[in-house]
Amino acid sequence: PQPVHLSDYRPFPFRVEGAELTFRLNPSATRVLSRLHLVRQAPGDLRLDGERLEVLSLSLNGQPLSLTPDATGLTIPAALIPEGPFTFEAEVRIDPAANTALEGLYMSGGMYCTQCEAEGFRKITFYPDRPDVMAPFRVRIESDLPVLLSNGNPVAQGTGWAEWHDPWPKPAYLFALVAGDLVAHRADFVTRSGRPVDLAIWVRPGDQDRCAYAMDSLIRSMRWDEEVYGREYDLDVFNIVAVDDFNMGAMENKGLNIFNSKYVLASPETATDDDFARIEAIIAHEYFHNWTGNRITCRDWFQLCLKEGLTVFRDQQFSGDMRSHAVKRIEDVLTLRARQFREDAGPLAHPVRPDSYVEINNFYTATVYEKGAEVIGMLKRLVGDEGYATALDLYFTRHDGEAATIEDWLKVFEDATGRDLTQFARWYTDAGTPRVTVSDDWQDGTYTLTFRQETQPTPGQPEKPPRVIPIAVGLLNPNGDEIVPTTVLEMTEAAQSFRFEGLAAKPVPSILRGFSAPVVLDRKASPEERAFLLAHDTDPFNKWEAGRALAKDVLARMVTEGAEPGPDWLDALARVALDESLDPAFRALALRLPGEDDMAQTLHEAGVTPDPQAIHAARRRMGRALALRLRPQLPALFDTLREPGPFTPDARAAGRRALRLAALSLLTRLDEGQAAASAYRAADNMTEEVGALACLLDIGRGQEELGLFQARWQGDRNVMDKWFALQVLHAAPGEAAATAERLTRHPQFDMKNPNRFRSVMGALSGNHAGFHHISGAAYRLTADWLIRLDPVNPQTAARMSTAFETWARYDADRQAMIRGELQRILAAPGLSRDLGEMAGRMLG
Ligand code: B3K
Ligand code: ZN
Repeated sequence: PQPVHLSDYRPFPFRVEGAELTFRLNPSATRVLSRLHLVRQAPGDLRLDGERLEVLSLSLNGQPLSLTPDATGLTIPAALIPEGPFTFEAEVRIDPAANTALEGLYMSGGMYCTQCEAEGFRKITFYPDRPDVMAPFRVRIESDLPVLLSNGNPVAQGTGWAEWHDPWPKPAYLFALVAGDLVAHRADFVTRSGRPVDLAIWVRPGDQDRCAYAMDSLIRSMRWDEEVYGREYDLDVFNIVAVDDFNMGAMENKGLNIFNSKYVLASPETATDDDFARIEAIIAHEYFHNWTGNRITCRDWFQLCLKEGLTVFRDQQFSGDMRSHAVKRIEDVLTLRARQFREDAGPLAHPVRPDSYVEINNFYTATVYEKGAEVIGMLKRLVGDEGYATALDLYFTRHDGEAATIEDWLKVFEDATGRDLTQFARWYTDAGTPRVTVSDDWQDGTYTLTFRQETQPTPGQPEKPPRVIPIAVGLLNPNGDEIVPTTVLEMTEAAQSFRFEGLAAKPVPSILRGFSAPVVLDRKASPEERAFLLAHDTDPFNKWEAGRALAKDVLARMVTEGAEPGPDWLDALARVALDESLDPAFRALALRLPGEDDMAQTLHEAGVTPDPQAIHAARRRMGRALALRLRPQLPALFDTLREPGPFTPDARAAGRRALRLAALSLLTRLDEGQAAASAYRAADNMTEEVGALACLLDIGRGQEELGLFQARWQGDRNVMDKWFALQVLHAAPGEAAATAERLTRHPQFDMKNPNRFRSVMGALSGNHAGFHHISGAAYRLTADWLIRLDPVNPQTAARMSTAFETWARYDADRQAMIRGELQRILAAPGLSRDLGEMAGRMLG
């Protein structure tokens, strides 16, 4: 397959003035009639995308067309096309029941649903399936099913049919249709200018009592977008549908969001605190797309970060406002490092705005999303809150109704603030994570910080010119008072110094506060300095970061020198853990040990080949040392944080549970699981049920509890996913592959369901020491299943293949094994474009 290049972009030579679609639904033979009203804009043939469509009829202005489509679409020669407006009609037959790829129109648990982003609409009918072609849609659905939904507003309905009209011109990727036996959880909303909106969350009968949190999150999102961004909703209805079989989290189709059911359904008994937080964030994310994505969309798929980076940034702001900014920032940085830094350091590294792809679905990545959001955070830091607000207002007025580019976005900021963003644009075009090293100097009351930035080459980009990096810095004096509050230093050169004058004593610097740029900060600080910042930094992110850096230094020495954790780290951490003036959620985060994958990356960057078993063993010793240090306080910590009264999913209560479970996890290392076993039995919510079970599995116990869990939850797909995942995630390194393999033979394992597949295979790669066990068993099993899944669901297979992206970190034996598996995948007959591109890029 040929790559698509950004530089090849050409506008579409026709305008679609309206699209009228009629669906006659049938599981294996759905008929789709489309009538497109078109006008020529420039010379050329009319090329329509279309894949796997059985053509029943084609016509132009009512005259039958005898044309045969090729494998990817249909060309109507320019000579056949009249001068003025004209109408193209097609009737095609498609087979939703056979659609296991879950792209286009497919069936899930007896209902019809669609997923069109990025290029699924071409599997429904012939159309210019590209985001810069925007048109109003009219849709008629014919089916015996009771609930028939599409985008926009309902127009009319009768027995066996319904009609919808979406007045807002939209690209085909935002098209959606749902038909099923569904029930609604409803609410009303009135926008600030007085438009009443009927809100509904559609689920399978029996699930309607698990929608309250999602609905509440939706209402808060709608209000927040009005208050913070001045954005109002623009239709009479807003529908959300939950489906069990879905390739990703959710989809922002205009007026009809479709969600993976795991990000909608929640009750205290079935959802953990993390689930609640994710539901809130994803509901908000999809809702916010209504303006950043739908009203203003992308000119082409290279501009994906235009909507995704911005919408992630917005959902992060929202979650921070709803919960705690400090805790949210730490969690976001943990995710960024775990997913995006890892991606940026390996063979799949690509710019936030890539310039070529083979399969666009492979570019819905941590780089486009999470780094895309960081880039917006930096812009905001550079232009200030007011500049940001002015620029966003201009963006919405200037580009509403358009398909825009990153150049348009940056121009808005330049026009609104007068700033030249030429250098800043490198954040969009250059891949790789800059490493910033710091040195300091103290002389006669002047403190100097000197920074150097360097970015390693990434695939196709050998040279990395310096970027503009906003480095937020504060200075503390030796007694812990802040003498210079947070100041943003703008680094633009490869090496640059910044001076602070007139200081009485040599200060302690707090650098990259709030994680002001997505860089690796390399500062060789003493353990005393780190402990000092952990105790005194006024910036909550850097306070946490100091503890994390200290822990990583300790863990690195444990792995490489066989050292044991000394009292500095233990005492410093114990002080934070027991400091009741701090937010329990923050204390729980401080107690979380560095992850094994993160440690492997850090060692690799320091020139040490990581040994996954050694990291695993050292991390366990580290946990035990911490448990021993806190032993006297652990039982009280566990007991006193118990929430009185009924469960509430708010951040305060969740933070208390997080700290309580952190204490339980430490306790488990000392009492052979006694406390965890009784906590499991006493649990009245899923957070504690899963938390206690994980503690037991970590020490090789929990078999009885797994049985109880299964007996209680077997009828619940989303909860059973946890049962599958926990066993694999917490298996001992030598048993992880065998555990996963055994679970793939479980009667409830179903590779056609992406959640279930991920709960086993995703969990296997999430168990770092298990995945990289020297037997190679996990590598083999993963490759076997990717090869098996690929013909069924290439998108999910390709996504899961990123388990292998870190091969270059490891020793020669592991490298050879992983490369061997990637070669085996590449040689699989009939390999998809999706998985083929991924395996090829990983092999380099
Ligand atoms: N825009 C969708 C993702 C579509 C993925 C297509 N492979 C969800 C989101 O980012 O909100
Ligand atoms: Zn999105």
